[in-house]
Amino acid sequence: MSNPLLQQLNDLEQEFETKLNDLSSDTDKLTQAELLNFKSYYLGKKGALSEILKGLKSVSPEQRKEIGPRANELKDKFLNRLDRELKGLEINEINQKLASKKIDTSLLERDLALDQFAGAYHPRNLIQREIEDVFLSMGFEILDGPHIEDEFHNFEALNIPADHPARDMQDTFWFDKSGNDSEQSGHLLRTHTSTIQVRGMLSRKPPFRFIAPGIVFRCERTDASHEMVFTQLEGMMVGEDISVGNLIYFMKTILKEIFKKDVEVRLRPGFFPFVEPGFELDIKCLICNGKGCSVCKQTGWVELLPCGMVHPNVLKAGNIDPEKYNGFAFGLGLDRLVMMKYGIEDIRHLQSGDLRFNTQFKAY
Ligand code: FA5
Repeated sequence: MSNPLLQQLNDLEQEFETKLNDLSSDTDKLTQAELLNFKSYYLGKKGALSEILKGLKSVSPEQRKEIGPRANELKDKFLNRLDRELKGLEINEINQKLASKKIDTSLLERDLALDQFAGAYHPRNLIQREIEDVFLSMGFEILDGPHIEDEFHNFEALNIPADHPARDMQDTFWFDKSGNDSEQSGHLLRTHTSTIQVRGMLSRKPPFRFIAPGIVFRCERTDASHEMVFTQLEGMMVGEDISVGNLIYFMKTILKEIFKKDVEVRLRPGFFPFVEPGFELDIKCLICNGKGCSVCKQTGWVELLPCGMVHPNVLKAGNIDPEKYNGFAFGLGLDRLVMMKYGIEDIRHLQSGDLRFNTQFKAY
């Protein structure tokens, strides 16, 4: 005996397929609302599938057993098909939205003026970061210290007593000593980052190694290689059996990492009350290639990296036993290093705040 409901279900499947294909053939016009209407027409409570199933009452139990699974199969099939169509529609809508919001990146290239407003690191910061990375990789800490110092940290603890002529070489800006505020007497703007040697020694136990970059202040006449506010990078390593060989190794490492090529240097004796022996490490002037210019004061060499073995009196001031420990220290002139690296012929450009100067340097 033929099963009329089964025939109706087969016809419904055919009809569903044909109509859905017609609808989805034009995805640009098809909307979600149309698809949802379509769904409720076939699968809703009063939809075509439910209507056919109302006829179950009038068929034999054997026929009913055939129709149940077939109806469920159709329902799943319709749902899957509609689901796929809806997803396709969503993606299509997203793509359309994206297309309408497309950014034309070529605009930035054409409008060069915008480039001026893009941030850029100051060349000094670029070099400072590089040096910090090199020293961090060699186990050094990075320390900081106050710009306003007292005489103890700036001079006395560094073996420069009040009447020492070395104080004249670092004339600076003093806070009013004559005022009633006794707290302020003997305070000054630090003349070098060597103050952090003292702070570093007093706050840690040997062995230790650190660097300390920062600005310093001196009452100077400015010229192509001298500023009143400039930057130094101090370094100190204290332990047992530290030698001049260790010192030279670290100095060479900085220069190799920064210049990425061989640069000519010379080491000569230098006097600083806080080191013994003391050295001046000069670099062959890269502005004039040693021929002589205003940066190197016609000598062909630029004073860059004074250094030496820490004086026993300095270790004592830092509560370190000089019989047991020794060490080295250096005070790199960061601005001059930047000048040599980038071929800047006047230190005053660095503080000029001129965007045409500052934006020329990019991280590498
Ligand atoms: C010092 O300041 C010592 N504290 C350095 C030191 C540290 C020596 C540890 C030994 C051990 P000096 O005054 O030479 O030294 O300055 C150090 C470097 O700072 C110089 O080599 C130079 O590169 C830079 N420098 C000095 N004066 C100026 C200035 N007015 N403008 C720009 N750079 C300067």
